[in-house]
Amino acid sequence: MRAVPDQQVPPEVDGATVPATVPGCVHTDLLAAGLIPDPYLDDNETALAWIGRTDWAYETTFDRPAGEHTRLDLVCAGLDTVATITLNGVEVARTENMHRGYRFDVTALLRAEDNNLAVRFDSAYRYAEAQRDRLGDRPNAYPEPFQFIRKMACNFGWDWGPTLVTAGIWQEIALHGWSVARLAVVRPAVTVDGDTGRVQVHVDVERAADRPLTVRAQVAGEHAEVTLPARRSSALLTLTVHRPELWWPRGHGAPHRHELTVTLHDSDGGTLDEWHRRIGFRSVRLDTTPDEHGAPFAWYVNEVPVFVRGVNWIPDDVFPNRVTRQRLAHRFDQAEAANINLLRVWGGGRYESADFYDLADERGLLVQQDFLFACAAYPEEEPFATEVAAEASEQVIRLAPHPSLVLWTGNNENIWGWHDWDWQAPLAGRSWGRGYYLELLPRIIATLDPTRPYWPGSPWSGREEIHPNHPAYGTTHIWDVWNTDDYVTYREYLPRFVAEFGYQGPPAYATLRRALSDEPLTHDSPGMAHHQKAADGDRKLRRGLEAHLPEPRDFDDWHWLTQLNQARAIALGVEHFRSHRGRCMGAIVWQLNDCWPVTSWSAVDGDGRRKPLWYALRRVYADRLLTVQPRGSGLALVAVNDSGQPWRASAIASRLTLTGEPKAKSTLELEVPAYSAVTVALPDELAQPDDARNELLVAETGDRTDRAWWFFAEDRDLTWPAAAFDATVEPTEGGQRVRVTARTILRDVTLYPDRLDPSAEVDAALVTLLPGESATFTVRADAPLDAAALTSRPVLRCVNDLQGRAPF
Ligand code: BMA
Repeated sequence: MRAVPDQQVPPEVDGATVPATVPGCVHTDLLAAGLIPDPYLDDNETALAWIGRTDWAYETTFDRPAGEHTRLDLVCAGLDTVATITLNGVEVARTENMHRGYRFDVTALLRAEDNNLAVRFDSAYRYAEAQRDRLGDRPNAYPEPFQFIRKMACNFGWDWGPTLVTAGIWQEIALHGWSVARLAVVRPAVTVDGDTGRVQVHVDVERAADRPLTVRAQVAGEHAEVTLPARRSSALLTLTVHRPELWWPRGHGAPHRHELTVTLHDSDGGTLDEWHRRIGFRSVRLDTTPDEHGAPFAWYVNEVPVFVRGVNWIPDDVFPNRVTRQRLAHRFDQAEAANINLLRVWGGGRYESADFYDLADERGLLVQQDFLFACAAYPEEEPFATEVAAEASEQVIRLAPHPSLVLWTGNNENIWGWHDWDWQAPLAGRSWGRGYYLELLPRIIATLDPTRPYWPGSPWSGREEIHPNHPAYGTTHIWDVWNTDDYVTYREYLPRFVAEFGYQGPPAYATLRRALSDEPLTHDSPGMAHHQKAADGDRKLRRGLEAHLPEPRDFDDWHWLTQLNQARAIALGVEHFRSHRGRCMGAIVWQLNDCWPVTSWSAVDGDGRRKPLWYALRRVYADRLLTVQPRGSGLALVAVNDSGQPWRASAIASRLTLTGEPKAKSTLELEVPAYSAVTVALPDELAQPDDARNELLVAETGDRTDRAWWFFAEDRDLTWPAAAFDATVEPTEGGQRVRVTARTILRDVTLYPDRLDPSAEVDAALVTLLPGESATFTVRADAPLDAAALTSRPVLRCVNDLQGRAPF
């Protein structure tokens, strides 16, 4: 790989031939060759902007593969992005879409030895800017031309991502030899009706010979066979399975899968090609029937109502080749352990990988895949109309076999943007994508994937006459909280389904320390500022603290309190939305993951470390949730039961002073049917404090459910006792057990062992203890950590260690 000659590149790159890793991209190759610094550290990103403005050339030589084949195809699963492919000096093709795969018949071009394959990538910037100039500019969320090229949009930078515009052979490239015929498309449509599972397998073959062929399909012990006469190239096979073991989303049953095999046979019976996927039998129904409140957005999987406890997913790394199956599996472990049941693959990234979908299928995680349009007005002129149609058809066919995929969405925020973000005047009638979202894509889904729902946008109300972000209709995004309002404003919404709501917090300390050389490290030191991409992000973080917490005195306090506030904000939103289960049927938090070390809305940071938000999600996304909610002028205890079993419990609710003196106590009988929430008003003696600044309410059921807490005033206004506790540290298998015994109340005890060792992790966080109670934290690290350091500031924090601190 090398920079195309005669460009402005650094001298060490000019003329250098760099070993290329395929799949990969130029950034990771240059980094591996020691020619550039790590783009994720400090502000190296800025100095590397030239890479995206440079043309790059890949080259290799190879011998013709052995074997007798009528056809030899060059198969490029993914080229990023503006590519010219040349074989033995002959131009084979030019491509301009990262989201498509290509197959070229190169039989006639190949010689026995020393074939030369060259792929040249023109600067994505130059292409996009030229399209923009030709078609007329269109509004978008960031000053980059990302909507004028079919390439991962966030590559051009986002409010959580760096601008590192890649080029390269980002997916497998190979020669495929075949004779007579091959399976070009296999498209199973799986339905479940009562006891009957049905797979309709649509097959297209590509032929190199005109003679009769046979297609066979089998699944769950059932077989089907079709003969394709000469010249015919499409077949439909139907397999009916009586009482198949169903695929269930996590929390509702096992995600059973069944191997579907399709084989193609020559007239003599010999096998020409085969195709295998593990499919799942499950039905998916989206109820959007208008009701007295507006219109719901309610999921039924196998006719069971599933409340979505989701997270938005962004590319897990700027450089997709780094996102291995193992890394995805780890991220999915984190999602599952946080009781998440759905991942929404956001439209500014990619159509997720085979590994991603296979892991989701295997674990029963539901997936919503956006088509790749985000936060911009997109041109519908050529070449984009053709590219989008081809890309969408290919991706729908590729992903349709996956049972985890339950919804296609047309775009991220583009219909909303057209309505509310002052796009219409600058557009002056130019195309903006409407035809994609409301005509082309639904047509493609109806043809190629008719068993799966399609929703034109996120957010979308269901009808063009109703504002796309109307909370009472369909899906909504709530961004006033974070941008302008305090987080308690979540309670003013009674949405049907929240597809995005988020709150920022910084990454783990060890992540910051790995990425930034700032000395001193402060909330606005140069590296911190560079790794905060949101408009006014630092000010919004601080503004968000003011109503709740004391003013941070130093970086350690700032880090603890902003992480805590992030967790509190989202927990409050989720508890509120879940408390309205029925009317509201889903919440998708923005965002699970990061693509580099950055302050963002994520629960897991760019180095894979869990922020306090992750622990909060695990609690508020549990199958059974007990929560105290304001109702009218009083308080109510709400018990939410997402499981298929009724939940019967006695809840003990107590009003106490902050020093633990009982003021009132009451037992409430809870009878919560499966898939529902029950609201029990709390008697005044519990709900009305004598001294709001010195009291709390706690409710618990004694089963595995976490406690529900209610404080009658904000932390900054409470008369906290200074935190006092005893702590012991004992070695345990693979780590250390930290036992904290409270002598006073301790609010939201959190350990930051990564302050001592970047490898260290802890199993619990945000634990509130009443005087006399104990909690155990298990810390795992590569080496034992110092006991005194583990149990003191800045590792062990609680809210009332800030006692006596002045409010803002
Ligand atoms: C929404 C998302 C993203 C963005 C996030 C935070 O708009 O769809 O585009 O990163 O908010 O601002």
